[in-house]
Amino acid sequence: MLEHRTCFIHQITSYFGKTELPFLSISSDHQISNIICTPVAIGDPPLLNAAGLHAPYALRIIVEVETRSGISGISEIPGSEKILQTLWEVTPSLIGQQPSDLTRLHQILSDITVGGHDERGDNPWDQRTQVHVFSAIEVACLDIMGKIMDCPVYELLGGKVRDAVPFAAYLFYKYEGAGGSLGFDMYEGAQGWSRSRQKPALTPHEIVDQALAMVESFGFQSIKLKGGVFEPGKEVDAIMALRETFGPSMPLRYDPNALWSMDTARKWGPKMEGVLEYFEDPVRGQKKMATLRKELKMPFATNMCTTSFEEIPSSIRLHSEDIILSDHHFWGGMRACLTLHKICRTFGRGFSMHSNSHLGISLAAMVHVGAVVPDMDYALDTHYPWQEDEVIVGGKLPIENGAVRVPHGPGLGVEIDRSALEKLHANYQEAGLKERNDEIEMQKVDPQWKFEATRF
Ligand code: GKR
Ligand code: MG
Repeated sequence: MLEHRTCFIHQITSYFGKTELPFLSISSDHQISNIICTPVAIGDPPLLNAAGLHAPYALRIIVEVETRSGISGISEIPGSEKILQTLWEVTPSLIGQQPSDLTRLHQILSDITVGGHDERGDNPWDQRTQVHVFSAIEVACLDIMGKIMDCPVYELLGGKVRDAVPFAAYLFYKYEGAGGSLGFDMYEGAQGWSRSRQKPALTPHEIVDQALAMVESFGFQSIKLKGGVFEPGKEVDAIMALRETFGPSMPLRYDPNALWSMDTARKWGPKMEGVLEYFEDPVRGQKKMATLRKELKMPFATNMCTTSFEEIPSSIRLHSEDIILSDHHFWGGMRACLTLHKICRTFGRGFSMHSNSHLGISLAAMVHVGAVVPDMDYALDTHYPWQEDEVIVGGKLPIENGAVRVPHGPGLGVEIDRSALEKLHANYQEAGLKERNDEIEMQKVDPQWKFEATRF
């Protein structure tokens, strides 16, 4: 399997718009022979956010790219019928291509998926098809190349500069009950979290309890509160309660998902100056973010107003944020995140990673990106402690001291557990969900509730 390879894997050249992989020649035995996309539904707690309420299941698609030589590369992306259809549509054009020809694969995918309904929209999360499909194929191909060369993906990306990647505790307002089975013990030693995960979190006091359980169980060293749910004063009280409990050495972030008006942000923002590590998407759009950023004395972060390379020029011109939260699913792959990191560095912006409900394959990909970035300014986001289900062999990846150890096996270093995949696919078939729609879920609790782009 290895005799045809030639690789110099310890060098990487990056510049705007392109990140070159080291020279690599792979025999035609490794041409792509098949792509299997399996939609899955993973148990998800009733978490509240600006767009409504999480459904009992979050949708993901598990992608397996197979080669003639029998190697299989894997990836995971957010699920929707539209993305699944697109993956099926592009598959015939990818058969026969080399997994190492990432530029060509990108061109093929761009040609097929050009146009479409690729608007990011107002939701807190990004549903653009093209970037998801790029990500699915790129990550799986990198996994294949790592397996062919018997090296971890981080080596293909330039080599790791850390052995463990830090993540933040991600707090959510939530209703009673947790989705999935109750009372599970996700990790040995994390019983406190398992209990806390079941409880409602609607008051500042309950948010502090959630934070304590998460920090004690996983050792997180930064905390993010997902807001945009309640009247701003109540959410600011929760931030103040967190500050009082954890003190100034615990970095705090707060994210109302752009639901605040400028007036609201001007009223409540100053109270969190000197308290927040960063304020994430207080208002909608680059212009408002830029105006507010000049008025408030604290860093601004985004995964909503600057979400693509096309938006970088105006982001730089306006200075709409200080930190860009990348996401390999939304920026078109792991290499795209590294390109974005380079741009952030060039223009003096910070860099980190955003998250949505996910499994261990996406976590592993995030960790490989986080391992390679020379200066990881901020702990990455992850929803991982909220999900009970897992699709990788060996179960959930441990989070210790707030960090995930970089997998060192070939490729991504994680493999699919076939029986878990079958079970999660059966969940998908039973759940009957075709896309994420937090508004519909919220209306099951409050029939009058409607999403508003600016609520407060
Ligand atoms: O999971 O409800 C959620 C979040 O609101 C998520 O969808 C966002 O994309 O984590 C996200 C964010 O930072 O905006
Ligand atoms: Mg956000």
